[in-house]
Amino acid sequence: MHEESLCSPSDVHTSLSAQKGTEEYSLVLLGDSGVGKTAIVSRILGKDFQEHTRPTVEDLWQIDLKIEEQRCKLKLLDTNGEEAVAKAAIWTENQDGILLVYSVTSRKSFEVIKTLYAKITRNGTIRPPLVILVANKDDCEEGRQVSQRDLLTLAVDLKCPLVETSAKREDATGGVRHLVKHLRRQRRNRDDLRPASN
Ligand SMILES: Nc1nc2c(ncn2[C@@H]2O[C@H](COP(=O)(O)OP(=O)(O)OP(=O)(O)O)[C@@H](O)[C@H]2O)c(=O)[nH]1
Ligand SMILES: [Mg+2]
Repeated sequence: MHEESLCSPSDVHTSLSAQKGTEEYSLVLLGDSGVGKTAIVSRILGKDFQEHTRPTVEDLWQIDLKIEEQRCKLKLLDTNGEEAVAKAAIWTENQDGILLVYSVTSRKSFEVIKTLYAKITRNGTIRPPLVILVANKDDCEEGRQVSQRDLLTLAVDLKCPLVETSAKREDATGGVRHLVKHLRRQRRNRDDLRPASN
């Protein structure tokens, strides 16, 4: 079951800080236009797949999800593909995780995620966000322009996890679930390293 809402960034900030003790993660979806970022977000929000969509400007969503039997609050930033490269630094600021989305039917979109990866890792932040590569439109075998081998090679090069998905065929929560599991483990390890207070 999902709870969702569309909020302005300031609304989200207020509502999250009011709920102490809840696990919260901020994730952003970046990728070329038309790769299916909004379709993936819509599926995560529990909506049906739409064949026709409009380009996104910038949407911030908030949702409660159960991952590994534990509830968490996600902030999902859905972005615009045309501006992805120009605004990558802004959109990835203060995020816990980044989904770099491309479409298996577009070679160009695969090249765009390489450019995006280079941009977002360039500034060497102290706590870099986790990145996952998301190959969407996995249902389109006919128009495929990017092979699984290309994806695997890139994932090894960048040392990033990957997920293949289809927002048309399935719920497409794989990328988000994977990121949250890793982030959760990171946070637990960090907590374990903290000195015990008496
Ligand atoms: N076959 C197929 N079509 C998809 C899939 N995901 C999205 N689409 C279609 O691809 C088109 C673009 O999807 P969007 O979700 O709007 O793409 P976007 O990445 O959000 O694009 P921008 O907002 O412009 O950056 C729409 O016609 C969707 O129906 C998928 O997994 N399979
Ligand atoms: Mg969109």
